[in-house]
Amino acid sequence: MTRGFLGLGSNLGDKRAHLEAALAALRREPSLEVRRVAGFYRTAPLGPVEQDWFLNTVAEIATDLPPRALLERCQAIEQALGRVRHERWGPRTIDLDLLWLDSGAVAEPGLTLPHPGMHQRSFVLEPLSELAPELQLHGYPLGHWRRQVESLGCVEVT
Ligand code: A4P
Ligand code: MG
Repeated sequence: MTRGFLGLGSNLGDKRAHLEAALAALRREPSLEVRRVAGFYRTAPLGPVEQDWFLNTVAEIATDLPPRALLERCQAIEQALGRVRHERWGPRTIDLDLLWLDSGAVAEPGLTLPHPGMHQRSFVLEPLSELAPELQLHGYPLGHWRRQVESLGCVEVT
């Protein structure tokens, strides 16, 4: 089993219910274990589109699935929970990103690991550092990246 981390985010409707539903769906996946879940963080929206605040968290998983199959399972869960792709960066009921797998980096069309940009996003770094403070991104520990980003818009709510 390979350890991995998934990023969850929602900024439409009952955000907490959407995160809980995505976690429940992940727990029902046969070849995947949800080991731990970080707190839920209320976060300022990042990106060019004007939109509501997000609720974000990170889940630690263990899986035998290869990276591509894991991404497909995450996308199937997004679809099942009613995510409609309107615009890139835009509002979503649930966004499920593959952040990290201990098995190593991936650079393929449609799949990049570690997730590009995760080291610059406090809505990933804060919950992730609850679960894996020892993780190194691009040669530096999470603490290094946390000091570089603005975390004022990222508040734990649980
Ligand atoms: N893709 C490549 N690598 C990965 C990976 N490691 N995990 C490809 C997941 N997907 C990966 O993603 C677009 C394509 O990225 C996929 O088809 C997949 O093949 P998407 O989820 O369909 O589209 P998106 O989420 O709208 O775009 P993108 O670029 O993934 O945006 P992000 O990075 O997910 O950012 N602000 C706050 N506070 N909290 C948030 O959670 N999220 C976003 C979306 C913007 N602002 C936010 C938040
Ligand atoms: Mg995404």
